[in-house]
Amino acid sequence: MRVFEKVAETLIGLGVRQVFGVVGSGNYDITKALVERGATYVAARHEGGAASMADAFARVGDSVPAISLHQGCGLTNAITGIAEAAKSGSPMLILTAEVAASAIHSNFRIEQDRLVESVGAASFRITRQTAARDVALAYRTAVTRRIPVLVNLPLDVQSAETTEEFLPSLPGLAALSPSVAPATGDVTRLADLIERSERPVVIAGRGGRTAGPELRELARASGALLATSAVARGLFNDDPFYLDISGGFSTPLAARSIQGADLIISFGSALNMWTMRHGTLIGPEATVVQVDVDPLAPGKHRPIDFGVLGDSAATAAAVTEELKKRGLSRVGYRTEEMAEAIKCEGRWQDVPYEDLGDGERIDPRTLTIALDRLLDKERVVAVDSGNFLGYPSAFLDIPDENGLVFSQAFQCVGLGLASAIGAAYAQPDRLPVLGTGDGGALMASAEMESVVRLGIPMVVIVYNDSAYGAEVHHFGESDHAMGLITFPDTDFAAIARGYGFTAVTVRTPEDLDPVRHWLAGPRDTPVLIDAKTVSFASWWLEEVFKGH
Ligand SMILES: Cc1ncc(C[n+]2csc(CCOP(=O)(O)OP(=O)(O)O)c2C)c(N)n1
Ligand SMILES: [Mg+2]
Repeated sequence: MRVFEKVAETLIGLGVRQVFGVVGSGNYDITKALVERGATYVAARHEGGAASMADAFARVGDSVPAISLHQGCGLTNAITGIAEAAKSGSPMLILTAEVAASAIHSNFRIEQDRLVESVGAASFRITRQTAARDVALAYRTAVTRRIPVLVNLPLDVQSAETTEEFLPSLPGLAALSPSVAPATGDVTRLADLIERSERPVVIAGRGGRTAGPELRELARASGALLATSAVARGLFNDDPFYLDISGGFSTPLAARSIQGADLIISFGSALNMWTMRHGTLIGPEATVVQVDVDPLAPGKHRPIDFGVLGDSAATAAAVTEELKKRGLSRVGYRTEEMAEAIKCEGRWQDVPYEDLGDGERIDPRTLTIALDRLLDKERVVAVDSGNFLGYPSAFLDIPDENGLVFSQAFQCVGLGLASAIGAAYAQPDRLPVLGTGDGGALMASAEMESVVRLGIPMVVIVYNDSAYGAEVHHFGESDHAMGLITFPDTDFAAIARGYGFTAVTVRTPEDLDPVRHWLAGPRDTPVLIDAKTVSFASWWLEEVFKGH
């Protein structure tokens, strides 16, 4: 057996099933060997796309994805998506060919390890004698540290013969993320704080996504309202006391209610500037508690009163049990008035606004609310970055905590389209929906070919203001007259038709009729909506500028 075959066999044995990539001479063998052993391979049109596809798959899928890259330039092309994945805590493997150690002057030579390490990923290299073990260790590193991990596959090593016996019988994914029980003293102290509070709020982040039932139960026992960071949006859907997003995308009601809390308990959320609106969501009297499995997380982004080391489910369950033992039963923040307010004004779709559409350009809120009504409820939404970002993120309902791919840790424009493809593979029974700006759509447009070729019935919404809107509103009207950040209109409908999409140009809500027809079936092409939108600084962007 050759080493690349051993690597493929080991990866399949570990549970890797989904591979994205761009094939070149150096990674042809490993990719083929993976496909022959049952992996699904998706050919991206740019390695940056492959990385973002895998990142999205890691967020809302159920196995660790891999990307397969050519040596040197394949990896440099992928590095931005890898950075987003590293900053977001997405476990994935980066299988990259590498020039042989002896090929000192190869044009493909770069320091692959240092490149990925500089963006927060880890790096491994296989040797002929230990390839299976090396790969297994890389996989365990990705899962336990929740980061992308580079597996360097030197060309001479890949093709060598191996007699390595080791086929790791390794713990599965669940066993690699063991429950971390909180210390008893911490449980008591947290229960004391809850008992003394009157208006507690529980905020769950990405690390709280696996603890939905336990956190709902804790909130009921504590009289607490529930909220999530954007990445965990949907976790508490249907709970009458779910405030939806905590952060820049909070509704006015959610923001007021979180500001009114006297106790904020975070489960697996970083409590960063986004989730806490630069701290302005924390009232002057609030006590802040941060529960996390990572001992380095509590207090990293802001001062807190108390950090608890423990995983969300175990900690929530232990505290609930303690509260029940004490016989605590109360309404707290969960009043009938609050339930009524959440019912009437808990969604952005229900918050009144003045429609700024003028017949030539549609108001992005009106557009998104109309689409929210039209599109399947079973959907998985991916978003790019820009001024438009809040509309698809906050004005489209999502079915649960696996319904929104919010890749904003690197605040990078252009990752959305590929993320939507990865999300489509992770959640194949849902309608994939992308919200992107015109800038992001052009940056990513190579993957439009992938959407069509792969037969993904995707809905692409382009919020087209013919500008880098975020920058226009940042610098004000004076500078954009210079044309640095404004552009002539791009006809995205024409571009999309060229790739094989059904496409619609939208200036008014009535223009959405063809989308209705597309939704009625057979959905044998994807559909792109080129929405010529009114451009104004979005409310959440104004928050960002305050922070800068
Ligand atoms: C890769 C990258 N380049 C530049 C930026 C700076 N930037 C932030 S938003 C933005 C404009 C994005 O334009 P568009 O996609 O049309 O969205 P809009 O802001 O117009 O809604 C730019 C250039 C960035 N965040 N990422
Ligand atoms: Mg724009």
